[in-house]
Amino acid sequence: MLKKSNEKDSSFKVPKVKIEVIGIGGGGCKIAYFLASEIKNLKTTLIDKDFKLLKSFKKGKLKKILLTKEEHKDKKLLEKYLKPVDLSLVVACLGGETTKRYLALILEILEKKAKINLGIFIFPFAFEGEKKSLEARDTLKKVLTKLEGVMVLSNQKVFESVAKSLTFNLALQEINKTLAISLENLIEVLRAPQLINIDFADLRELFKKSKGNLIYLNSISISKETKLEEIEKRLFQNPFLEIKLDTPKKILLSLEGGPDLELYLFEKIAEKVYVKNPSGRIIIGLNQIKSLQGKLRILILAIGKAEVLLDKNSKTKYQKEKKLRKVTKMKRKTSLELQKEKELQVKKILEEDSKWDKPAFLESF
Ligand SMILES: Nc1nc2c(ncn2[C@@H]2O[C@H](COP(=O)(O)OP(=O)(O)OP(=O)(O)O)[C@@H](O)[C@H]2O)c(=O)[nH]1
Ligand SMILES: [Mg+2]
Repeated sequence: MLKKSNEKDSSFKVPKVKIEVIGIGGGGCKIAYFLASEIKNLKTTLIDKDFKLLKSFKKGKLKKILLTKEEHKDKKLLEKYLKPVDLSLVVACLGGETTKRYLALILEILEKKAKINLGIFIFPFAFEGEKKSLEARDTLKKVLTKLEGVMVLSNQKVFESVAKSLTFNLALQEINKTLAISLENLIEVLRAPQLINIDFADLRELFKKSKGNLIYLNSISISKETKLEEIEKRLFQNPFLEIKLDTPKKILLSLEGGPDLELYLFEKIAEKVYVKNPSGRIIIGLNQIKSLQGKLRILILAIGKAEVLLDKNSKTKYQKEKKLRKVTKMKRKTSLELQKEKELQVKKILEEDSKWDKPAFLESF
C-alpha cells in the first residue's frame, strides 16, 4: 500500500527550503502581500518608495524596505536587508516607475544572495499606452539574464477573461489569485515530502547553468472524472500569461490525488505532457493526499527559451492591435466606398432603363 504523505515519518525528512517573495513597487508589493496572506510561512519583503503604501500592509511577518530615492543609499540598504535564500520570487509590475528604476539593481544584489531567482512580472494594460508597453519590454530585456526564469503575466488578459461588471480592484485580485494558486502549489511541492519526490535539487537541475528562461506555470484542481482532453486543455491554458511557451525545454510535473487515485490516470496525464517535449527532460513528482479524495491537483512548470521577448522586430501586442485597427478601418472605408459606387451604378442603370419600359434588372429573370 502507498504511504500517505501527511503521515509523520522522521526517517524521511526533506531539507527546509528557504523561499522568499519580494515585492517591488506599488503593484509588486500588493501582489507579494496577497501571496504572503495566502501561503503559509512565506518570508516576505516589500520594497517601495511610498511610505504610506508600505505602512498599509499590516498583517503577518513582513520586512519592509523604504527606498530613499538616493541610489547609493538605497544600494547599501538593499545589500544589508536582502538576506541569502534558496529561492527568491521577485514580483514587479513592469509598467511602474519604481520597477523601472530599481529592478535591475535589486536583481544584481539577489544574484549573489539567492540560489535561484525567479521573476514574476506583470505587463501593463493596453490602455496605459504604447510607451508604457515598450518601456515594460525594455525593462524586461535589461533584467532577463539576471534571473534563472521569468513568468510574464498580463493585466490586459485579466480584463479579457473576467466579467465586465467586475470592479477594477476585484479584476486585479483575479490575477493575484491565479498567481497565488500556482505559486502555493509549487512551494508546497518543494517543501513537503512526496511518494516520488520533487525537491529543491530538482528545481536547480531544471535551471542548471542557464539564465533568462521563460517560465510557464500553472496549477489546476479538478475532479478525477474529468475527461483527459479537458485536463490537457486546462493545464496548458493559463489565461493570464502574456507569452505562451511553444516548445518547452524542460518540464516539472507534479501529480497529486486522493487515496482513490488510479495509477493509470497519472500515466495518461504524464503521457499528454510528454508529447509536448519528447526530446527534453521531464521531472515527475507523485503524491497522495487524503483531502484530495476524488480529485486531482496538477502542477506544471515548463521552461523554454525567452528569445521571443528579446526579438527587436517582434511588435508588442498593443502595436499589433493598433495596426489591425488601422487595417480594419481601411477595409471598412473601402467597402463603404464600394457600396456607394454600387448605388451610383444602380441609379445610372435605372436612369438608363427609364428610357425603356422594362427595368434592366428584371431582364435576368
Ligand atoms: N495585477 C496587478 N497589477 C497591479 C496591481 N496594482 C497595480 N498594478 C499595475 O501596476 C502598474 C503600475 O506599477 P506600480 O508598481 O503601481 O508602480 P510603481 O513601480 O510603484 O511606480 P510609481 O508609478 O512611481 O508608483 C500598472 O500597470 C498597474 O496596472 C495589482 O494589485 N495587481
Ligand atoms: Mg508606486
